[in-house]
Amino acid sequence: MVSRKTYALSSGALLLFLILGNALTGITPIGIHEDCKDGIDNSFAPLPGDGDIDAEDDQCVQYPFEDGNGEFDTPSEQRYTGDSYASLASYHIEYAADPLDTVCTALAFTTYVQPSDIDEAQAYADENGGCVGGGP
Ligand SMILES: [Ca+2]
Ligand SMILES: [Ca+2]
Ligand SMILES: [Ca+2]
Repeated sequence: MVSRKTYALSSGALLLFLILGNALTGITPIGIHEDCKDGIDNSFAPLPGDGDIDAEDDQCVQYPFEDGNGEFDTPSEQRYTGDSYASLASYHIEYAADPLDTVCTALAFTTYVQPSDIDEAQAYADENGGCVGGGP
């Protein structure tokens, strides 16, 4: 009887551990690539710097995540291969020199793939005067 109870307890603990482990990996999104927030132009050799830093660099605006190539192009087939990602809209709002312009451009060119990003970007645009010439 004692051993059976111990077994039930340990399998219960194991199950809890697995659930917790899943929950933890589910809530740790892939973050922002160091090159897209380090304050310097990383687009050097073999190219000279392109003069664009972090969120001013098109490649970071498009795909600034840790599993991408920073200020270098991340091919579309390499994008969004993980489970969850940090908010692209938040990245634009926090790092772009002109967040409204960046957010509006991203909305216009359907850069956002996560519905939560579209909502966040739209809310930011609405709160800051809206997108010029945007919408039907
Ligand atoms: Ca950089
Ligand atoms: Ca650059
Ligand atoms: Ca670049």
